[in-house]
Amino acid sequence: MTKEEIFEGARKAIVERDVERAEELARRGLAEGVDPMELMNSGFIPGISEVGDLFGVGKLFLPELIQSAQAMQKVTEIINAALPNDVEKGKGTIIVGTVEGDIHDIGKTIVVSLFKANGFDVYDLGRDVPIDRFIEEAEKVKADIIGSSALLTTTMDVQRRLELKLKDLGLKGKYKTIVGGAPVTQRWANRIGADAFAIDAADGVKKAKELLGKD
Ligand code: B1M
Repeated sequence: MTKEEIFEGARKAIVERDVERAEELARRGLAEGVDPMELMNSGFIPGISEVGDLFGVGKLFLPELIQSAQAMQKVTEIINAALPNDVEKGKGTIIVGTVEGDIHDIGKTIVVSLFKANGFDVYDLGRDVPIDRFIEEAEKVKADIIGSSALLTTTMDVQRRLELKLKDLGLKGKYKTIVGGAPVTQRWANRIGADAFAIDAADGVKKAKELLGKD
């Protein structure tokens, strides 16, 4: 199979909610030497984005969306496991979570894995994480960066409130913040006073290194 055939098969498997085929293509792509992040970005993510668009226009319903998401979660596990895990640590400490009210965590999990693969010490707080928990954990583990993910236009506001809370507590300078998630933009980051916006996992790593002067 060519790389393009693998990408096209991956996209199709997610759209068709074919968990077995998706897993098979993830393993096959990796076995054939395709870069894990390229496999994700060019194969599986276009599939789940298409599903999201179909759901958005009412051509597909929640049970189908859930099945595609399950296939996506399986391939995310396979692809994340293929990222290097024997890298030298010490690039910095980051806590990452999906904000309160939001259970989307596929993208956040990819971001966590890529941070780890690039030498960061990462604390994954999971999803539906209240603002206070981000701050408590950051204090506890002496984090350098607080990273938040929001996938709903309604939950993006939690990122704004996190910035406000950090300011109120006099902690704004102590931690750098990175915001991400499909509806999040650089404009939003500027508006709420976040230190950086990342469009995807690789950009997240780049921005974290820049914030900590490690590039
Ligand atoms: Co939901 N959902 N969903 N969903 N879902 C969206 C977000 C939606 C756009 C679909 C649509 O209508 N077109 C829509 C939101 C609309 C809006 O806000 N205006 C939506 C909705 C409405 C909902 C529900 C309300 C549906 C319902 O119940 N009626 C519900 C919400 C539940 C809740 O959270 N309270 C819901 C539920 C679900 C599922 C559970 C079925 C499932 C999630 C499963 C899971 O995550 N465990 C799901 C899915 C899969 C999606 C879509 C289709 C795909 C999301 C995804 O995984 N993308 C999504 C449509 C879309 O986004 N186009 C949709 C792949 C992932 C790799 O990308 O998460 O963007 P992403 O992460 C990227 C970047 O954004 C970035 O890097 C990642 C890797 O490249 N990034 C960061 C993300 N976080 C970052 C943090 C960083 C740096 C970069 O630093 C800290």
